[in-house]
Amino acid sequence: MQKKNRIILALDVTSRAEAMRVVEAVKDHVDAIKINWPLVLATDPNIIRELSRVKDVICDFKIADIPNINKLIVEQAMSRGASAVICHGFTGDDSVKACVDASKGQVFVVTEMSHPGGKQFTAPLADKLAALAKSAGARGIVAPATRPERIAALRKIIGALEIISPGVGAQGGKASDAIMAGADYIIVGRAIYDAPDPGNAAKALADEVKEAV
Ligand code: O7M
Repeated sequence: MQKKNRIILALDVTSRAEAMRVVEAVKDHVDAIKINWPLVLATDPNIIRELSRVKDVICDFKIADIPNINKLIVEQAMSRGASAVICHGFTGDDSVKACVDASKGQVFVVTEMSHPGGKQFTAPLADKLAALAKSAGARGIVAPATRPERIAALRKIIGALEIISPGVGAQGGKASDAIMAGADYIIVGRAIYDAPDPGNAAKALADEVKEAV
């Protein structure tokens, strides 16, 4: 994905028509599309291929299983046109490595999650999860825009790996704060697709990000 607008659209809508409406409106203002189970279950797995014709697609299946199942999930996503996948790290280094191998390194590992409950179990483990992402050969990590100071701290652990950061808008985080703290990309869902004009909302965020770089 080309680092231009530094925005990844979280396309958490539940119909193909709605997905295409939003993508058409925002495609010039985002660098990639992240899809999660709601859209895939509401449509079918070929939505990955369809969207990949417009933008790079990151499959956020938060993969968290034994190595063999992780490998099978990643192979299915990549063979349908995904550019990258997202996995959990608490399953251990062999499970993360299986995702890294099956995607040829195109994996982002979740560290501290952005929602309030993310403080409960993921925050205490986040530094270790970030170190695991690095040692396993992942492309990057997912770190919370709701706690920019944690983005900065995790950056020190992972060095040049990429940070993609959710929690902007609906969860209270601010795009410019996340970028200034060291995120490479922000991940934004509801603040774009629920906006009266998704194109304008995405453009306003892209402008905010440009100011912060
Ligand atoms: O902008 P929102 O709040 O509507 O959506 C946020 C998106 O980011 C949604 O797709 C979540 O699955 C995702 N996300 C989080 O909100 N918090 C996290 O800690 C991690 C993710 C994520 O993208 O993980 C890969």
